[in-house]
Amino acid sequence: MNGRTLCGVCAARQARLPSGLAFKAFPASRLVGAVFSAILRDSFVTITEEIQRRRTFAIISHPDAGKTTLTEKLLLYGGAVQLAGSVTARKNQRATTSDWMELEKKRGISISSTVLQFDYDGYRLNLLDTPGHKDFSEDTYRVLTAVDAVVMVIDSAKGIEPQTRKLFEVCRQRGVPIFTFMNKCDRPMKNPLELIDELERVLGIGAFPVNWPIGNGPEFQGIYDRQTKTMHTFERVVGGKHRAPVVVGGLHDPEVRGNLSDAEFAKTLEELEMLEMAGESFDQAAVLAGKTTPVFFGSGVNNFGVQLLLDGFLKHSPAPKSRVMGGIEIAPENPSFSGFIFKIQANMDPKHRDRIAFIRVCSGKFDRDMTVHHSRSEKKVRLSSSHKLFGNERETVDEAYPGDVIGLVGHDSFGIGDTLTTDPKILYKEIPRFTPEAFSYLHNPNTGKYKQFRQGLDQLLQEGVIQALYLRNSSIKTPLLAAVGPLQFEVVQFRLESEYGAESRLEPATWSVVRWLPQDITEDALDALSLPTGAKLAYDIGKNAVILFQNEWSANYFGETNKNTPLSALPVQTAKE
Ligand SMILES: Nc1nc2c(ncn2[C@@H]2O[C@H](COP(=O)(O)OP(=O)(O)OP(=O)(O)O)[C@@H](O)[C@H]2O)c(=O)[nH]1
Ligand SMILES: [Mg+2]
Repeated sequence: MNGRTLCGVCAARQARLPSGLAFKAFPASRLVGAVFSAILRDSFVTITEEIQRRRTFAIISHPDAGKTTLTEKLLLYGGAVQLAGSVTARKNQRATTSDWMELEKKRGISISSTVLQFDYDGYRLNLLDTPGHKDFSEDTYRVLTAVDAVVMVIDSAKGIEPQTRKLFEVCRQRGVPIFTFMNKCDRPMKNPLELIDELERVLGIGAFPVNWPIGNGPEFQGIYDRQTKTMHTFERVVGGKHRAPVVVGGLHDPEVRGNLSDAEFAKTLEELEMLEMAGESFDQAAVLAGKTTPVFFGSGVNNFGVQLLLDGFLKHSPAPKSRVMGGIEIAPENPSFSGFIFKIQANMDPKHRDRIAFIRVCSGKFDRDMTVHHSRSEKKVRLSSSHKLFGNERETVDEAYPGDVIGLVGHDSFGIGDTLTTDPKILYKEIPRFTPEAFSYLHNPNTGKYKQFRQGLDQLLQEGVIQALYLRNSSIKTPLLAAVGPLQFEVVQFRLESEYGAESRLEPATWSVVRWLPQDITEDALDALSLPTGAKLAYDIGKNAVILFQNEWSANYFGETNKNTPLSALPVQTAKE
């Protein structure tokens, strides 16, 4: 290769050659060579085109801002569902596609992220609805590793709430482009100029209003699109199941002005003038760099502004791009297939009690039945059961391209964070870990159902719903669960009962802090440690030693008096990555 970089086609050719052979040495006749390169060029063109039409994004925010509602409306406007369901579905009403889990329907909150793949306007969208509650943030943060952009939903009456701020920080660190949807404009909202100012002041990001609300609260009736200079006035439809009828026209068009009072109209004009006077223009490069967020207004529940958001997002959001791992750049066009598992979910379909590993394809092409290298086991595995996902529905998929999220069934050895690839040199280390802050024993009150209890718990642990710790030198056989937040315990108990028919009883443990010990610490060194009152040694699922402390003070005290035994809030290996 003479140290030169190969173009995509040549790289593809090179990669297909038996190892050790350079491209130039391929002993083909000219004709065969020409045909061969035409085929490769076509497949390279295909993969490039397929990558360019992928949009993989998550919807994020503080709880209750309206992510699931907006997701459902994006599906409605994207033509993926005919009738939008509701998060607060009552009898005779459809529930939303993304909150499909029993407990989600019961509680009206999202507990687990959901993948929805659908086609719209020539694009293939991989949309991920995430839970807002902080107890489930581990799931949300994992999703953020798998997407190329996010839509940040803000409740316009409340502005930026704490969980949105945290999620925003993660996106900023990862350089993920952020699109903002100011939702719930049908309720008395903050002044839109104030909301824009808040984005810039609180989050420190540039904000460019792509459109603007017309009217506020009960008077809210439309959106002005600053890019096309058109006004869109909507009609409310009961339950928001169908698309909202809309009239589009110029700002001064009386037909479009609808029922807007003169005062409200004058206020809108004034605000628009102020925006124009600010003189900012849309800066695509700043959006892609995550430095500016395009802002859209609307009301998910009433379908106002959803189409404008969908079209605006698709126009300005990025296709999958290269990922850098250990200093090596892996382009999506790289001929080697690669991807990583960011989520595992069991029992999505009551008819098939199985377990799906969600993989984000990062490079190359996925073909059903292909054989890949599995990073954890360092073995070759054949991927025969692959699915495209739509909430809890699935359909066999034969091929997939970078950006796609697909579900793989039938591989019990797959775990969160694993890389699957045809090039074993590629290894993704994307998955963040969280420090548990809540600890409880989980008892099995019904010994006759021990098998169900154990099997269910093992599956949920493998899914990463919760972590488990094992006390050192202890006769207690009851599992000690460790969670980021207590709602995770509730999910475990509910799912054990509904999916495995196993009852359980929770007993809070006295610890509130866990710290990891150095990975190479010996058993003798563990014996020699002098622990503060109430502290206890344990192991995590990867057999790393930890200390459970009763409180932060006790952990700090141990740290100060044992400088030779450094503690870390996460397993050392992960903390370094
Ligand atoms: N008035 C009004 N209510 C809305 C709107 N969008 C959503 N809601 C309501 O807000 C509540 C929360 O909506 P969800 O879509 O479940 O919110 P979420 O962000 O997915 O919540 P989590 O996933 O639990 O964090 C529901 O009662 C919705 O009906 C809107 O545009 N206007
Ligand atoms: Mg939700």
